[in-house]
Amino acid sequence: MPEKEQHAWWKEAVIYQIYPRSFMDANGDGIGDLAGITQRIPYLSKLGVDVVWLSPVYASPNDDNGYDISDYRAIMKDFGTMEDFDTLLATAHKAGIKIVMDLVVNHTSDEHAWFIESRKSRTNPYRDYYIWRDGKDGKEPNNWESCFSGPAWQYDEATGQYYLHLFSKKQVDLNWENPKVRDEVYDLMTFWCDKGIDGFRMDVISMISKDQRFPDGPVKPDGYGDFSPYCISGPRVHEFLQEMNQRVLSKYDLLTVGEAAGVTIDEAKKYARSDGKELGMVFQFEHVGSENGKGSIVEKWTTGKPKLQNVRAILNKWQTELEGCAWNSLYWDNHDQPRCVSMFGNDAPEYRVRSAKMLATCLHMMKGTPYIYQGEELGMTNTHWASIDDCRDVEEKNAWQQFVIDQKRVSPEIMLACFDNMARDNARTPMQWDASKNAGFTTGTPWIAVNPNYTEINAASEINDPDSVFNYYRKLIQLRHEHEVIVYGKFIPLLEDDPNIYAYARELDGKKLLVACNWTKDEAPCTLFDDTNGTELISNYKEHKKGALQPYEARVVLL
Ligand code: TEU
Ligand code: CA
Repeated sequence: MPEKEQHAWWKEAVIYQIYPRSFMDANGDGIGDLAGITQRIPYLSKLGVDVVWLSPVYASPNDDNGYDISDYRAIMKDFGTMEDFDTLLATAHKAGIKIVMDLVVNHTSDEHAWFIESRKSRTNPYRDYYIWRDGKDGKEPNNWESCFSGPAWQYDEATGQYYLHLFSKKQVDLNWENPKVRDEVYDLMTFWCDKGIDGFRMDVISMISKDQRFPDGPVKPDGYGDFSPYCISGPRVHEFLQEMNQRVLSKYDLLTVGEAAGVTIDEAKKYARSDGKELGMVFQFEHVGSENGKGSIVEKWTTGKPKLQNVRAILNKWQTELEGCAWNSLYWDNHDQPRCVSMFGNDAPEYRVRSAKMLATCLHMMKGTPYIYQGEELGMTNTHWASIDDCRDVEEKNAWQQFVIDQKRVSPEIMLACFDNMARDNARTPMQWDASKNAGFTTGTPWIAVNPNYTEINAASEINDPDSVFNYYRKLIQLRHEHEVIVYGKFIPLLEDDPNIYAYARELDGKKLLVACNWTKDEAPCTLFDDTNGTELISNYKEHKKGALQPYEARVVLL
């Protein structure tokens, strides 16, 4: 018997992720900003979320929209000033909403002062802040491919060596082996904690420790090597996080979540140890990546959709295996993922609302801390990419250059179809506030085009509609706040082989919750509820049928 789950505020919270560039533009320059977020705090209060996770707001040249930081103690000019930040923090706190910051310390921008120094000479005091190596036979030090296409090493003329960048060449990997780098990171974290923030979401924290032998990786179809065996959950990652915990995290009461692409369950149990020595929880990627790479068109790019069987097997495994020993984070969407109603649900007009609510139910009744990504609560959808010129994301631009232009492995039409399906920019189109020009996001020209469906799908129309996706999310959040079984109940998978239905139960102190979701657009046989007479907590249908779930029907019953 696992011991009783330890209670914590961040286990009971619902998180709302804001991608500031696309949330709300207060000054009409077409770019979302901090003042815009402050204006919308009442909206978040209405929704009922407990915490906001802000994607990076630090100074950045925006090669990767803030995930390339040039000064950790300054605010990005596009987003405002430190004063604007302080106002946002105070306004949020006053409304009872906590603020979690994005911590991007696997890499810095190449425009960070440390790197400007580091590249000057081989003897510069900042040289070892980054990872410099000699080339091999006139080529890169090894065969690793960056996450954003092309080699993970960039030659630098000034000193005749290569530096490592697992992401774009303007995102230079820090050398965590260097204790000075770690001191700097702990200092800047302390700076933000002392300001009164409530936690950190740690960007690619699973990649900070690299195998110092820097061996070639297994060769991929495009000829480059895979760095993952040598950089994901590398040799010293847990040592580093325990040190960070002792030096900073343990001194405050924080929510911490590590972004951990490629993390296994065994590793996750170490990162998110229930003894609190490392992090509170991790983001795993298996359930959002079940289709990537499999029968795909080129590298991760595919026009395929995930299958219930795969998604369910993955999520059930995480639910049951972390039981009692680590805490899950629950998400469908974030700024790196396509819109969940388009990917996992059905964004055709006749099914969009139902399937968005079904997906929300399916996730929010699970065990773990749920994350809602801006616009998800409106059932916002993917958009259509008619041309590469409309895209803004460095990943899309680099993939286009490599696969369409340089290697000619895929036609422009097919690449764009892949973008329609899974480009990160789908999540980054402006938040749809109302039916006015530019969806009420800006009075200027938006930095990325608004999804044309904003006239139909927007917050203003949903807030007052009791049957909207927004009000459904609102209710799910309320239920989590009201019923302990939703937070701490044990997860029990049901109907694991059913071709259409995702079902499970949750149990706590004699209370039992029954959850079933039809993942298809057809009626599906289901007798789960036929002989029960519990209380229905939520459903996306008013009437039910005996022996079946209707298209995309979701039901939650408390027994
Ligand atoms: O993402 C890292 C990550 O592993 C992926 O989600 C990655 O973006 C995706 O596989 C690319 O297809 C984090 C941030 O969330 C992302 O926005 C940044 O671009 C990246 O790190 C680099 O900082
Ligand atoms: Ca602005």
